[in-house]
Amino acid sequence: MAAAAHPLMVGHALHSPSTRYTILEFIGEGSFGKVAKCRAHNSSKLVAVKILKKEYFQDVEDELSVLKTISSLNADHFNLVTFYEQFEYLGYKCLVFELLDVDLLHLVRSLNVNHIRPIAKQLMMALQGLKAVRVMHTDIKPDNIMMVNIDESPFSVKLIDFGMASPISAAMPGLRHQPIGYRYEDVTLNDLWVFGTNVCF
Ligand code: PIT
Repeated sequence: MAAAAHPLMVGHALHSPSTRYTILEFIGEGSFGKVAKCRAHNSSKLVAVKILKKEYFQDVEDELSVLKTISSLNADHFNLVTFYEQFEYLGYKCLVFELLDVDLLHLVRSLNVNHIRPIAKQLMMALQGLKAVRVMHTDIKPDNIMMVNIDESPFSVKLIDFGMASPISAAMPGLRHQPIGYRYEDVTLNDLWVFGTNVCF
């Protein structure tokens, strides 16, 4: 089988036109594929590479168009994950991002009420940035909010995963706009879909 000829394994390298990324460990997995912690050969920088399966290639084009749109923003200022590059390698689509630390879902038990304000403020910045470029994330949840570096800057967070994001112009009543566990009751009940509250806050 062709797929078996190039397994994604720790120690293997993913080749982009500009460099190669050695897989150090797998740090995430989803229906789309995997996220690997990698070392970039040209800079020795650690990065996170999202490796997508072929079936998701159409979705990835939508995600890439959003990533391109938001790349006009200063990612650090707006608390958005920095996107470095994308490439195709042996039939996999690879998206390279800055390496972040741990997601809020894993930290939720150790956070206390004093942490809410600084985290909320940074998420407001993220929403302000997205609003400026007319993009809605539509999948904001603790899993998609990551600490930048818990030891160096304890409450610095960034928003990740634009896999569900789309231009605000594509928003339509009836589309799925929020992760189910965090969905407003009025959205669930198919009540009035209020632009500017449910979608953009
Ligand atoms: C991790 C660790 C990490 C970064 C990421 C995930 C980034 C994920 C991501 C996924 C996307 C996207 C932006 C960022 O559009 O350091 O587990 O689909």
